[in-house]
Amino acid sequence: NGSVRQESSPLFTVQSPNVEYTADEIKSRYAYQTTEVTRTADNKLIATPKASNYHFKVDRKVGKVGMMLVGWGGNNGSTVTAGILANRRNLTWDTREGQQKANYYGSIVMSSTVKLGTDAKTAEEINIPFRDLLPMAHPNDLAIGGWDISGMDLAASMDRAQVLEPTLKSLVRKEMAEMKPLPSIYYPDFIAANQEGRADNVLEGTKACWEHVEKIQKDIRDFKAENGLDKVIVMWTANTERYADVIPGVNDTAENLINSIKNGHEEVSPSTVFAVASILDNVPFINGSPQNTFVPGALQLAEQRKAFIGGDDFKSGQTKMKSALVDFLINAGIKVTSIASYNHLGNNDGKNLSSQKQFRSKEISKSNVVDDMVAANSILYEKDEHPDHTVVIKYMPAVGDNKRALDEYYAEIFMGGHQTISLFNICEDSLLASPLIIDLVVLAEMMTRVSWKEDTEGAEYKGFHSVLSVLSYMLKAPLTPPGTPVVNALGKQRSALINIFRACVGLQPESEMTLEHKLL
Ligand code: NAI
Ligand code: DG6
Repeated sequence: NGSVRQESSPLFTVQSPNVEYTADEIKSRYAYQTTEVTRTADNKLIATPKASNYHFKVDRKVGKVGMMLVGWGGNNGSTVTAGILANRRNLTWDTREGQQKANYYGSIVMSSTVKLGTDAKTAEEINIPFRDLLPMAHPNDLAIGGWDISGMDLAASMDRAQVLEPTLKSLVRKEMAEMKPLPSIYYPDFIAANQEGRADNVLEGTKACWEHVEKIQKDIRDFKAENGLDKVIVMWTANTERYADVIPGVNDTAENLINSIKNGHEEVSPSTVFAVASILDNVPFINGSPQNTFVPGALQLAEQRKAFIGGDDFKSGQTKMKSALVDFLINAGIKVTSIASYNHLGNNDGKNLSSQKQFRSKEISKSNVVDDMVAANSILYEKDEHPDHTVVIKYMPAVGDNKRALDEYYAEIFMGGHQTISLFNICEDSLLASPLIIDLVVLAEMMTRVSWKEDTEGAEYKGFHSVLSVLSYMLKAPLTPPGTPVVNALGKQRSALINIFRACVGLQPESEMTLEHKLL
């Protein structure tokens, strides 16, 4: 289960007095250029260029990494596992369209490129794989494990999911059949009642208790030891839960949350118990579902322990398109006035979401995804004005994992005219989500090896803030450090990620000015 990749020499090195490579580390001194804006008494704006110097340090040793999925036997869990096995073994298989080769399409880390710079001789763009920006874990090397309330082995789970081609399944079946999810915690009130039938692999107890926290910690430690791992990332890809009520004295502070778990309070969800167990063991925990796993107490605990957390809800299809398209329309000066988003799907996720409280969690995460783009354009929108936005999800068993997403964008254009854009997106939901799981694991692990310090005498290196907002590109409702803005626009999210990684090797953001082609 997984292996250690030999460190190879990097694809590029940076030649600069501000960058130093040692066998173990990359160190950079970086000038972060921003524009500070102030207002005069008569409400005029003054923009002042500002530079803050930071030092970044990247640990070059990736080590051996494991991923533990909560909900391992679900559609996402079984699909991402089979996908990694197929890539690890470089498999090819027959389909009705011909031979198919394993790939990592849909993964920003594995299948996208970034512009490094311009060729010194030809002035052409030099693009490199994203994964070569910094020394990152390779998904083929990940050890995989996890929990599920359903005891099916991963081969049977992959059959139940009905996502992958039979020919591919036959090639990974033997290995998948040996993978069995660990028993999990099941508090029936948090997921739809229609899930009860699959809950045959559960720990004793139907509400939070400290034994559950300790059992999850033990599972993580055992997995780490059995596979000789340096690091584990835990990810929730289990059913969408209902929201937990945030109650003063119960889950509003770290201390209250811990006491509530110890006292068996009914308002603590399974996902929060997993998060608490991971945080206490300093294991990064990512929430791929929409519910409020990170109640204020969980967030505070992560900050206190300096443990990494990320969430919420994988941004796979409809929302990814929305966070690109609406950004484009509004930036083009077009006033989006309504967005109607319909979904129907027939997988177990759809079945769970057919229950009102679980649907509500998803409705919230799918609905707030254009707020920052709208708020940024005061020409098109008055203060607090929003486009109408509705989200509908219906369970239609026949279409299985092949989710249908229909979107109508209605916009106001020049001189009172109207533009209607209709999108109809059909594809296997789990084939979109699986590469996101991989990216989240690889990038979260990467962030455990990046530290920074201020450019002052005696400053010490420290990690980024516990809340990894740098993962926003993969998430529908990005969690950000308390009091900091949420960015939903897809382009900005990608730029932030790439430019932070560039800063780690002392490179400025790629401005796209290409003056070398314009000042001739
Ligand atoms: P699924 O229903 O096939 O899998 C979920 C798995 O979680 C099931 O096997 C279930 O038995 C298990 N489970 C439920 N409660 C558990 C617990 N307390 N502990 C351990 N296991 C538990 O769903 P799927 O399609 O894999 O999606 C997983 C999650 O990801 C859902 O919340 C979904 O909304 C979310 N998501 C999925 C996206 C996609 O494109 N597939 C995109 C965005 C979010
Ligand atoms: C119905 O929308 C089911 C959901 O689980 C979504 O498929 C999932 O959250 C992906 O949503 P999106 O908007 O990123 O395609």
